[in-house]
Amino acid sequence: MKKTLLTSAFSFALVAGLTACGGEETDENGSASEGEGTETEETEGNDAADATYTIEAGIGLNNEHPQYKGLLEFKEIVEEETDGDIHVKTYHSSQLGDDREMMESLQLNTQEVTIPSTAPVANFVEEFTVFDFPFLFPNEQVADEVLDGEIGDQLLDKLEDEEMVGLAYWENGFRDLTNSKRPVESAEDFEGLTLRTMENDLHLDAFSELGANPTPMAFGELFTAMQQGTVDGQENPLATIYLESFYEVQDYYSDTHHVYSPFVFLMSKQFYDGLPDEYQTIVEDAAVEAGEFQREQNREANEELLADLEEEGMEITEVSDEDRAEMAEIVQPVIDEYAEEIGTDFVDKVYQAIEEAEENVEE
Ligand code: KDG
Repeated sequence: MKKTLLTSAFSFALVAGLTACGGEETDENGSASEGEGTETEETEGNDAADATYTIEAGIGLNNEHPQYKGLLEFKEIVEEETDGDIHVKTYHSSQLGDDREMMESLQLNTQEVTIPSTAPVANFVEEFTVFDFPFLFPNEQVADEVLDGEIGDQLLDKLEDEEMVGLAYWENGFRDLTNSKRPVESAEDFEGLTLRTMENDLHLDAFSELGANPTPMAFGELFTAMQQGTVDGQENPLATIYLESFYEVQDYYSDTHHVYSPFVFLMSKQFYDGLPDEYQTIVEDAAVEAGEFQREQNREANEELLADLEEEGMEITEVSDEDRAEMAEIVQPVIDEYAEEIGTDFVDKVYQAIEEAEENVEE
């Protein structure tokens, strides 16, 4: 393990130390755990049996990812604020299924929380597609302002029609490309690459427009698909590429930053409506507060991990602004098509909000 990861692992362990009782490794349901995938904390004195409410919260990424650290932060805040009357069980690495399956479980109220990227959420509420428009957000600060503002709230409200409640936006990050064939510097280098994408039509059409052969796939199947050569490459933020050890099965990394991917903190509407008002406020505030913590963790990780990726032997290609502009031009017809579909008035409002946020951020 690298120093950077070591330090974060250490801080992670420290937090764990503070909340675990007796240091015994247990799974979050309180019983002794066997082997990979089910590890970490039980808040002191927070015996599940006493809890009136239990939240089963699942994500696709692993327990090293800032997304999981954010989820543990949410757990700590909620259990503290309710004095253990809400117990939060946390699951990572697609233990409860892929993004679509977990969202369907929320609709059925067989699971209470999941935090997918906006791309799979767009299959439930198509207006979320706008957040996956390539090259939409110039930086994280502008994205925060728009997502945490009127536009972001407007889309969260639409989730209620899908039996889900959107409580906050967290950060997946700017997505970059990796592959096992060749360095990708410009648009023409995409030609013929078989690429895994998230289950989202805009992503599929945009990569087809660039000349690649995209194939939609759940995150949990991605590592094996790269290992077996079913796909040549994929695209995810740096933290995911490093913390999911993609460098073991990929040789080339290009900082395309082609899409800024937000996460959406989702809760089952039936579960949320069943909570007393006071607890509804606690889970809302906890999702926002833990989200701020998660964004910080994510940005810290992204700052540190490029050097680590190079040390693991990946060839790093820095894509020029000119080449990004060429990629943006090539996919613009696809963006226009989806803008028509989800409503140009709304899309114009999003672009306007980005312009205003850019001015605010620059000030
Ligand atoms: O937990 C979130 C993941 O399931 C997924 O959304 C991550 O960016 C992602 C991807 O590429 O599937």
